[in-house]
Amino acid sequence: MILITGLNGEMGSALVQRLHDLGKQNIIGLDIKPVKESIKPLLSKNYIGDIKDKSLINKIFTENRINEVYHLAAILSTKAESIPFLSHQINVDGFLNLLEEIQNYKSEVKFFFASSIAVYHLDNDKNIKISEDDFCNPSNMYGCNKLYCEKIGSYFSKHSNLMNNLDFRSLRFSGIISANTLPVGGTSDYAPEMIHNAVQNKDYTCYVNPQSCIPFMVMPDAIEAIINLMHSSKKKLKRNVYHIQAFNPTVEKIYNKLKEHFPNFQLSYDVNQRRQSLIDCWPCELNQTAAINDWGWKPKFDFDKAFDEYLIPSILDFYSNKD
Ligand code: AKB
Repeated sequence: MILITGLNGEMGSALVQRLHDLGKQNIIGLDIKPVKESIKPLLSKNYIGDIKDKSLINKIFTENRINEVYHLAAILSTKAESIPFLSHQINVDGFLNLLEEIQNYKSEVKFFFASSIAVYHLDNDKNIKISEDDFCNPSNMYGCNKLYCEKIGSYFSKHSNLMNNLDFRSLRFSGIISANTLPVGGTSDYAPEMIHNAVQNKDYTCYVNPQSCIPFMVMPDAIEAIINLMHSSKKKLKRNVYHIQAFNPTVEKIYNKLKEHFPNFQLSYDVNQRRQSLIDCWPCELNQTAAINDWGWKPKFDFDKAFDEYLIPSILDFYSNKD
């Protein structure tokens, strides 16, 4: 059986749909809120509750024979800064609750962990094209949580004789842009918010400056990346953790692109210093050699294709069907 945590989130809803389309049955979900009606029929079971609740996690692993976990439940970077202790409990203790249950299993469990480029901290030159092992010295709560979980997952899957049944795989995502959902509590949220506003003929006030730059990709590429990594032969994977991106526009570049489609769209700025400082210390460009060589990472959507062929038409469609 497949367990997805954070089922109702942007990525959870898209992933469950894709796994279902691939013919996967026996998908069970966990979320703090009741499951969205749109994804309910795709599940064989769902649990409402808290990833921090050890007894609930134990119940899920006792009642079901789980052999694949997609652990997506998390508090994102901006929100984590305002509730650091709770963020640690959800992002770290919640992760450990899952590993503890897997430890009690005899059979192998493939485990996908959604990590983040928030694990990096670059002091000055944001334009260095970094590799996975560079600059892993996070200065934000979310990044600390994610890096620790990556390390623990890799440790248990490689070096511990306590747990020889864990196959731990992880991707460090940056900003992800979806056509039909908006993220909550992230620092990269400005891009999806700006695009969704423009399509709805609303102006947008951006909380980071025009030169701000981090990597992005669209949701379908993020989902394909998870599926491809999870289906790759273990022998080919030289690492447990990979980072990936599809394009890396500045805010200004996104604005100019939106202007091509929506000439009346207006962007203003009201910079939030904490959010700006996070964006400023995250990389603008990733060296993706490891992901390309080990499991064939190749996004379908570059910057222009993402906007012209996926985001703008799909978001227009989404809001017109909503009315
Ligand atoms: C966030 O903004 O918190 C996330 C991330 C950078 O992982 N999108």
